Amino acid sequence: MHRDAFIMAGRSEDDGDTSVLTATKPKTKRPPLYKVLLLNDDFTPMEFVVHVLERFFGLNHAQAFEIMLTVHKKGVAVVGVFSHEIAETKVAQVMDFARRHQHPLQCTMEKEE
Ligand code: TYC
Repeated sequence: MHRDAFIMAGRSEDDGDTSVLTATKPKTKRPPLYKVLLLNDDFTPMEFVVHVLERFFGLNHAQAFEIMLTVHKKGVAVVGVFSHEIAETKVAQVMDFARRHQHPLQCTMEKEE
């Protein structure tokens, strides 16, 4: 990691040196990651949510069922963490699939930290 940036300004003992040295960190920032969240509602069938989690998030049945239950009980859960573009695609896929099946299931994304 390149977290070492420092600035040195001249003239420590007044020797007349007015030089200024700077070292800047190479800015290779990793792109931010985004949490994809699934929200609870009172109408979407549990089996539909499990299917969504298997289909769009590559979870096996047990993992999908567990996350669905977490959302059902707590109201929301993170179902995955992705780049901005992948997260946007997942959200769009889930929202479109839910709409086509006339379920009010909501999926959103949120920047990590
Ligand atoms: N609460 C829904 C029910 O009782 C199930 C459900 C779980 C809905 C997760 C949405 O993201 C969800 N049928």
